[in-house]
Amino acid sequence: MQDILQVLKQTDSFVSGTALSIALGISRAAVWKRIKVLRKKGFIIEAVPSKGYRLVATPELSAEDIHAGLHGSLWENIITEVSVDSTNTRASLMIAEHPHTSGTVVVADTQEAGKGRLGRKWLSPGGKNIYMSLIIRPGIAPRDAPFLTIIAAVAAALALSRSAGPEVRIKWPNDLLVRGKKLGGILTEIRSDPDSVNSAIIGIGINVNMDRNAFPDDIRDSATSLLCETGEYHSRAPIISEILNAFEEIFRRFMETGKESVLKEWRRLNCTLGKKVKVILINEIAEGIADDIDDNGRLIIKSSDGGSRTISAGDICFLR
Ligand code: BT5
Repeated sequence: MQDILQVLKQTDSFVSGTALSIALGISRAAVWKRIKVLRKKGFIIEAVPSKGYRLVATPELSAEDIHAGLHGSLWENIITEVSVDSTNTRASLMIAEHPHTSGTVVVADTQEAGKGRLGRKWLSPGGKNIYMSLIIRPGIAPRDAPFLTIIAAVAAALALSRSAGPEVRIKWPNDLLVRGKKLGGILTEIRSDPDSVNSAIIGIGINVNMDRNAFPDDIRDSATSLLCETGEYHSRAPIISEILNAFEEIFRRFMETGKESVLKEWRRLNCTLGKKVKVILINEIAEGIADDIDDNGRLIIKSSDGGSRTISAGDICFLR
């Protein structure tokens, strides 16, 4: 199958079906068959009747490509896998085996059991999206652990807006939204002792080249992808590198200068503050205006009677 790819990879423009069939010595029907096989493997190949075929994105997620786009020194080890249960679970096993693992990123092309928060599932089809887990040993106080999600959200929002185009906004605590729809999510898992977070796994999932029909009915209206938003396919490796670069920069700043600059960026990029929200807590439902996040990354909600409460974890929905 390499032959057809070699021809398509030589150019950024379209190659006609006739040209391919001549170059490969096979019929046009056989060309189409091979294109379909490649698409199944995750190659994004555009087919336009009067023009032919154009290779838009490849499923290959090579550690070399990701490394090549890195500017800093935090991420020493990039591990790419074709299929895992969950990159967070894989990262957790790595830490169990080598407790000092740090600066490692596990990236997978597909996840068989992608995880959301609270036992929810993360839809993770192959060849299209980004699923990665960042492993660091942050050495921060456990009460500051929510900042890891905040840093990841700011890093992803900045990197995605820079590299892929759409304006990405952060919905507290872990959602990345474009035009109010969920483009990605973050799942941070930590191991800590009373004084310090020893290891953190920061799982990031971003929908990149999924088209609208690929989303199941239950999330089709609430989810989106870069393809849906921009009408274009995007290579994943450069986006991954950008997110890792941004994370490193913001994390270093956080460690060196404290929380204020991260909070400032979060406030600029969030779409939560000022909105009327409902939060489902264990035994009750809280409603009010999302007023701010505090120094520990908790959401402050002001209720209509003037009272306020602080929420450290939960799902919020916007009421208007
Ligand atoms: C999240 O959970 O948003 C965290 C998602 C983290 C995924 C990454 S992928 C790499 C790493 N390895 C993992 O196993 N996980 C992390 P939560 O806020 O609980 O949202 C989950 C809900 O989002 C689901 O119940 C669905 O309603 C919706 N959902 C599931 N898959 C989605 C997708 N691909 N795009 C948009 N929404 C999705």
